[in-house]
Parts: sequence; C-alpha cells; structure tokens
Amino acid sequence: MVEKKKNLSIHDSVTVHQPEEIKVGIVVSEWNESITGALKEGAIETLLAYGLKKKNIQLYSVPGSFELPSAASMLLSSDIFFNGIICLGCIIKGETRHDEYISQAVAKGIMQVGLVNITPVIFGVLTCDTMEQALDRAGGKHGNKGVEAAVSLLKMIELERSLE
Ligand code: DLZ
Repeated sequence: MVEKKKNLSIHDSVTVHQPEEIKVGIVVSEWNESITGALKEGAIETLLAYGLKKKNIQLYSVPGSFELPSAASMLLSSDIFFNGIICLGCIIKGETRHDEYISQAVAKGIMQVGLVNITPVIFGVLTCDTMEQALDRAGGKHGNKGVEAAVSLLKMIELERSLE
C-alpha cells in the first residue's frame, strides 16, 4: 500500500468520461532528451490506454525545462482548445546551482500558468541529483513519471468536469 502511494505508475484505474473528446498538449524539453523522450512515451501510452485519440494529443518541443511554463502559456493563449497540458522535463544537478534556479522557476511557472488559465497544467519534471536517478524514474525501478503525469492530468480533468 505504501509503495502504491509512492509510485503512481502503479495507479488505481481512473474513470474517464468521454475520453475521445479530451484534447491534451504535451510540451517536452529537449534537455536530457533520452529521459524526456521516455517520459513522453509513458504519457502518450497512458493517455491512449484511457481511450484518448492520437489526433487529440498534440506534441510540442522546447529547448529546456525553463521554457516549459512559457510554452504552456502560449498553448493556452492560442486558438487551439486544450483540456489540459502536460509539461515534461529533466533537470539534473551539475557543478553549479543552475538546477535549483531552473527547478524553482519551472515549478512556480507551471503552477502560475495553471492558476491563471484555470486549466490543469501538470508538472512532469524530474529534478534529480544524477542521471541514474532520472533513469530510475523514466521507466526504471521507480516507474515512469510520464505515466504519473498523464494520470494526474486525467484526474484533474475529471475533477473539473465534475464541477461543471
Ligand atoms: C542551461 C541548462 C542546464 C545547465 N541544465 C539543464 C537541465 O539539466 N535540464 C533542462 O531541462 N534544462 C537545462 N538547461 C537549459 C535551460 O532549461 C534553458 O533552456 C536555458 O537556460 C535557456 O533559457
């Protein structure tokens, strides 16, 4: 039971109403692409497994995690309708403190975009000390955080729908 809570990749099934109508944007950072690519695959597979249509899952790429909030904001300001956005990135600690600044800015930025737009914007960003930790969370022993991000989005969309 504890393990279940720690690793959402092993998740209780979510009830998703009319999944074929859900439109999702996935923004993926190019930094640490081997990791973010695995997160992206996990997210897409999960959304498809819940019945979303491939054509309703739009993929966008940004140079690094720092650009995720502005890209999410652009998508939600565009003429395209999205029920929600998933932001995927991987920030790995280096010799300097860049990771702290980027991580904090990205977390706050993503939260802000979601609040301003009253739309679920999911934080699917790994903030790791090492590449090994990242691999563990991108399909390794700690699951795939892209899967968790997709499940989180579906839960938020269902919450929003329940209030309509
Ligand atoms: C510059 C930088 C560094 C050093 N490390 C990472 C990282 O580990 N993960 C990541 O997603 N992005 C990194 N970046 C790039 C920044 O996010 C950003 O793209 C640039 O600073 C340009 O604004």
